[in-house]
Amino acid sequence: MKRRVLFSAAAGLLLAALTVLFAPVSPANAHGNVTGPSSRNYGCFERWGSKFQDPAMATEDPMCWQAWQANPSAMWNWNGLFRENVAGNHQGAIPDGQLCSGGRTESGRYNAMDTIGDWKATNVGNSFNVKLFDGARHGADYIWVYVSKPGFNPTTQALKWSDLDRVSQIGNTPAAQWTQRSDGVEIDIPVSVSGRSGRAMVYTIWQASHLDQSYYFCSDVNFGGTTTPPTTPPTTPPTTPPTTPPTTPPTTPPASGACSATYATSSQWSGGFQGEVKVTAGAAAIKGWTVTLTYGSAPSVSQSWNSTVTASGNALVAKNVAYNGALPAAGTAGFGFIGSGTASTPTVTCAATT
Ligand SMILES: [Cu+2]
Repeated sequence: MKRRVLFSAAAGLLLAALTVLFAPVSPANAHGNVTGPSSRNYGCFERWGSKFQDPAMATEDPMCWQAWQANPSAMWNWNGLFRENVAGNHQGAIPDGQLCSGGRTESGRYNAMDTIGDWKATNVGNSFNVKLFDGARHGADYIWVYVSKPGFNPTTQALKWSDLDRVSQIGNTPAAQWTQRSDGVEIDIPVSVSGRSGRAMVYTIWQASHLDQSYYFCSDVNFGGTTTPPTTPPTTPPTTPPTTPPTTPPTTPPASGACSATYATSSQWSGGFQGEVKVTAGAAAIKGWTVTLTYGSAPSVSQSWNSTVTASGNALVAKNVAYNGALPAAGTAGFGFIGSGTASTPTVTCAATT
């Protein structure tokens, strides 16, 4: 989150030092998303975040599969699909065909959201709510909700501005007026259309209030759709077991009620890097986890997602957030962070609460 504050270099350094010393890192980047009907990247995070390397995704949810293959950060940073300084000219900033990636924002992190195909759609009636979660309590200058015109088919067509009708909106609504949650705030925007059936796109623009920061969300919906259980439930286990077993199985599997974690530097650039950690529960379910990354000298962290990261001496201590602490036996969770300086490989330990 950027602050539009001018301060002297000395004051800036002091503030930076205090921030590093005292601030838990994660809430600063906790922006938001449309969580119902789930936007494309939030839906892929919701359904597959705990098992994003499961090859079953390729057949069960191929659009999410292509998105995870293209850039997993689009899901880990599910709350960061925004542009800044658009000054309300959303159509000028975002070309047709790029609406779902916010005009290929954030150096193209979300480009795969524009891929045309059969994304999983949420069944809705002709009246439904768009639920927007705001983890940073920015509030809204406005939220605009569009629905694609009859005849537009998101499974075969690129979304253009001219495909959309604005059907609902709210004006300036500070976060204090939203529904309060422990991890942020959320708001429901009621939407009503008539005579609609079949697939459509819901497109939401959230103009946050703290600065000129606008968010763009594509939610695939199926009007009048119903969720029916499979008529023939699978009676046989999958016939093709994974062809490549893990090449390096853990030599000491975690004890019952424990967890383990692995670290990888997923990208690096001059002056910074992105680290990602996978947490795996042991032979029994756990209720929460704390991963400690010990360095020669801990990097300062400017952003994190899916965990709360604090600096402690020469270590970074990462705790689960509300939605990813409880894991079944052998279940996995992932989190990531942006560190400054040169990437180095920390010693990783994981402690579970049971
Ligand atoms: Cu934000």
